[in-house]
Amino acid sequence: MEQSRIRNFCIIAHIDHGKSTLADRLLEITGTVEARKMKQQMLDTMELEQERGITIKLQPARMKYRGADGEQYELNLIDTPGHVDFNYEVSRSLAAVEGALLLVDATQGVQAQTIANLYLAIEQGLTIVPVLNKIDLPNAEIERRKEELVRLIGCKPEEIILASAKTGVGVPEILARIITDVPAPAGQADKPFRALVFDSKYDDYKGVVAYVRVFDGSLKKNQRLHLMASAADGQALDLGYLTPADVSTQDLSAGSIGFVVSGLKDITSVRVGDTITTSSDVLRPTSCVQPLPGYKKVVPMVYAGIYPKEGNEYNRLRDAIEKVRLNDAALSCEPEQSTALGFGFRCGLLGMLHLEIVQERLRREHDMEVIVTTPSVAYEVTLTNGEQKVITSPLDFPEASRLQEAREPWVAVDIVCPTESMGGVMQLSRERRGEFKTTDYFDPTRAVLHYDLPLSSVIVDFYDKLKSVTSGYGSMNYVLIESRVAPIVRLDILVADEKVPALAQLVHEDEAYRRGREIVDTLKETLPRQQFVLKIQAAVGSKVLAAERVSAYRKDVLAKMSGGDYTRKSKLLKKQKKGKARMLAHGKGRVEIPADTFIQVLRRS
Ligand SMILES: Nc1nc2c(ncn2[C@@H]2O[C@H](COP(=O)(O)OP(=O)(O)O)[C@@H](O)[C@H]2O)c(=O)[nH]1
Ligand SMILES: [Mg+2]
Repeated sequence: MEQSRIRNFCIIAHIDHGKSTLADRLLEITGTVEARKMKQQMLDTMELEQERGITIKLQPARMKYRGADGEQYELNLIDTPGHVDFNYEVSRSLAAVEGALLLVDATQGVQAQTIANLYLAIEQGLTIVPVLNKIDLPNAEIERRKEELVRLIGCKPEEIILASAKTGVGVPEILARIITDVPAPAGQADKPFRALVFDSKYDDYKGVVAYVRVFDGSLKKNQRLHLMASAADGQALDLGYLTPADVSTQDLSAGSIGFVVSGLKDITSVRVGDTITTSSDVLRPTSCVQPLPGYKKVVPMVYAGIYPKEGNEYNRLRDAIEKVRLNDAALSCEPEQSTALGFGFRCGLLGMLHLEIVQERLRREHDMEVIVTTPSVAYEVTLTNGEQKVITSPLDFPEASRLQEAREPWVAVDIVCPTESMGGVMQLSRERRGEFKTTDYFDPTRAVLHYDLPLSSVIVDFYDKLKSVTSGYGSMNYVLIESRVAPIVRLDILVADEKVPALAQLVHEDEAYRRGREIVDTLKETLPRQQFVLKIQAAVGSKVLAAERVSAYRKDVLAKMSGGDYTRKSKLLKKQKKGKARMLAHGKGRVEIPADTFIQVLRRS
């Protein structure tokens, strides 16, 4: 396709504002997917996405469309996730396109991710096409939401397209505006081939498949490839585009978005952000091919240990994690060893939902059952001997006597909420050690509150609490800003007098008591009863902050007795007691903690 008739764009919005549904309509109206093959949220290709109704991965699709000028156009669309944990998918998509459809749900209005994603798109210099979606709903407030958008983007009210991704109203106008407003890609067709890898996946048969945006030149099937950062060499065994089904073509040329089957089996050789060139271009001694800018390195928000449930499955876990990682560029992992859990990985993630999804993908896609340790943010510590360290695992936290100073990460948080729930939001933020900054008003009924908060206060259940204090109307976004000195201690959890390493966590001194209490209570409710009384404790050093006992379940040894012979009864009970004591003495009283329990504790339910 001639470059002047290519348009590349992505759809960005807050979660649930209708991105994937709009993508469905675009695929339908352009005849890309046959009507009988059409299903809902077509581009949520992962089973997990369909089941949960959320988009986790970016997903490209190519459409053909005849414009009002009678010309045939190639439209490359990338659907993106809306949840803050999958923001890296959004920023990578934005670097591959020239325009963004900014979708706002007309019943909900501008939300935290609308603002966050809009700013990402503006930073990339993209053309923004504003769309007010869900206008078919009776509670859509069109005029009011238009004003919000005008204030946010600085566009004219008549530039906002009114649409319904459900009924298809306004969708032809969206296509027309993509053609007129979004600029054609600017790459140079006659230069050496350069393509940005914005995503990749591992296929058992084909090896590594890279999803690319071609900036310059073109690539033909079977040509030799070179990856500039990893210095790996491969061959374009197949190439083409997605509809979202794979369609093979003979070449990929400047401006296009598509896939390249790299011929590489080593999954570390094709990293997101790398530049693909052709070997003949780049390996010439006089070559001056420069790599594309690529991507900023992701900074994980939380770290958690992931261990195989069966100790001898470390190798299988390593393979599984590597494969998930190839398709999840925000996941980082390093091998880790724990005396209690054996060999596993310390993984860096963007949040709790991300952690949950990784765990679920390991289970579904690789049949791998894992134990996940309590997530922790990264603390910087200075030891008394002057040594500096970054601690991501509670088990590595230094003893109090060796610790000079600990610093914890802080984030700037934007919270969008109705003005009537501002009081609740402020109280919640205060309880979580937040520092109030400023407030901006959309109108007299809705505002954005800006806070600085410790990251550890935000990642676990802040969002759930925010939803409850705002009756579901609040939304938030956050970015890392700095580290601040804090009195951090390690909270140990003991079950039957034994520390449970997977439940240890680092907390602010002031929060140790409350957190300890919560965990002990959760454990009391969720741990299965044993044949002996179970002691549960939360402690910092040797100081016990909270303790509970779970009473034993008693096998009813007296069940078969009908009469009331007291001596016989007490004899049986004594025998039972002795049996339990023996069991404990032989260490059989060690309590196995079910995986569900770990999850319950993590969720702070
Ligand atoms: N009534 C109505 N519902 C919509 C419209 N667009 C999306 N939805 C619904 O809103 C929900 C979220 O849509 P989805 O496309 O998954 O949102 P995403 O998270 O932005 O991808 C789904 O239940 C859709 O059926 C619309 O225009 N009108
Ligand atoms: Mg979606």
